[in-house]
Amino acid sequence: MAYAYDPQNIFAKILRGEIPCDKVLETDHSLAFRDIAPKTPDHVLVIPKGAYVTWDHFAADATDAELADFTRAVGQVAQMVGAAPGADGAGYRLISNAGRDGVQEVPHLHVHVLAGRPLGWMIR
Ligand code: D5M
Repeated sequence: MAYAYDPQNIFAKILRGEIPCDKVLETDHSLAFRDIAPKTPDHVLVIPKGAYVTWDHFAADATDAELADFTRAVGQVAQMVGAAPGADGAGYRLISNAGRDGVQEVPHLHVHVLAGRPLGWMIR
């Protein structure tokens, strides 16, 4: 299956250094930065550096090194914002919106790490 990636999307511009971001973490294959319109006190986006649109695209085409790096980066961010229950935090939620029904705004794979307040269960 072919996935069309738009290199002009805003996260691609962040990765190229064309626009700034509030960086939280950078690894070999991933970048994490604070969401510009935070929904919770700690709202961080984790993105792979590779040109992937959605989770299914990433899972199909990424290397094992990219998959491992990204998975670890997401967990590290949860720890860095002090939310990881295993490290005495109060918890967090991961969300990755994909495509039209998933109301994905930016067509570069990202995982939202939401933390810093009780979240309730929300699908609306
Ligand atoms: O959500 C995309 C998310 O990306 C949304 O929460 C806003 C955020 N966003 C958009 N532009 C920026 C910049 N420039 N910096 C940081 N965060 C940004 P989704 O609906 O999952 O695609």
